[in-house]
Amino acid sequence: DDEHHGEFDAQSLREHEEFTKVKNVEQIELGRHLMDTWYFSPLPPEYKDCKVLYFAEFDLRFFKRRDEMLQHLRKSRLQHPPGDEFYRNGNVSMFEVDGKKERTFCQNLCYLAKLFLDHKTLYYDVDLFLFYVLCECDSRGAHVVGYFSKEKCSEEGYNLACILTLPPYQRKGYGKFLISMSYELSKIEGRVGTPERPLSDLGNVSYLGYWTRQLLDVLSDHQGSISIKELSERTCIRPDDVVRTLNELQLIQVQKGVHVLYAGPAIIARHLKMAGSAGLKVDPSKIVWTPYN
Ligand code: 1VU
Repeated sequence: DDEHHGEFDAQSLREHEEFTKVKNVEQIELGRHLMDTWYFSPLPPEYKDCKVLYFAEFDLRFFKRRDEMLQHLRKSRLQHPPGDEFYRNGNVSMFEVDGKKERTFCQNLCYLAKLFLDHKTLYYDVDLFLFYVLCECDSRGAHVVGYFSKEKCSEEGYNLACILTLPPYQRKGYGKFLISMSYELSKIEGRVGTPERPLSDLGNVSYLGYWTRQLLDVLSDHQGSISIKELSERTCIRPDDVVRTLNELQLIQVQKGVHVLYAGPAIIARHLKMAGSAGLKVDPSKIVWTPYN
């Protein structure tokens, strides 16, 4: 059986290499940022093997030459991504973009995202997805910071398919903001959710950080006993993710096949002190959104 397993791993490794070996674009320019890329992206052949790919802000069309991109920008006069702005707080906005209505924008976003995502399961059939695009706004427009995608109807109960913060904006709390927004949308839908697997290392750190803080916040406000189910209902975090997080925090034990939570106020307070940053906060009162149907 071990041998079989070894064989499988070798095969998936080959597939993985097939998809990731040739990084075809070295850098991209988007707005005022020049970014080094991380991975291969299956761009149309004519764009492969160019040193810098120039993305037009707002509609994300891409060009091999900077002057072409600038000419396009001048003509298009856009100041924000397509779709509906469903959140605004200070200089932060979020837009919901329907993959079917804005196919080109969403495909371009996927091409761009793949340059920083090591997944081979990034879907280019964008029709089935909604894209939630996070922007920082100034007088020149709404500049893309990151996004997450979400299946319009997920049989598996996923509330997020892919998440990305563009490198110049990473480690500022935007990733946690996007994760938090995905759960706020689940709360409006009235059902628990979970991200699609696999998670990247950075995705894993960010999710574990988000789940930890959410659960500790509920626990620190709560008196008396609380069940996994109730923790899940309050946060919309799926029960197995709740169990996994509490396990990582060593707050849970299995006794006679039942999960038992051990967490006095002092222990919770200590964990809260050690927990990572809360990230940029979502203000749920500023979300204007109805579920897809
Ligand atoms: O909770 P803490 O405060 O302790 O941790 C923060 C932050 O410190 C940590 N973190 C890092 N740790 C080590 N090395 C790093 N380079 C690093 N970057 C971040 O992660 C916690 C969250 O930080 P954040 O809220 O500032 O999040 P970011 O805006 O940096 O965004 C996190 C993601 C995962 C979105 C970002 O790293 C990214 O876009 N990575 C590339 C794409 C990717 O891997 N996406 C997830 C793939 S899995 C998937 O899509 C299926 C759901």
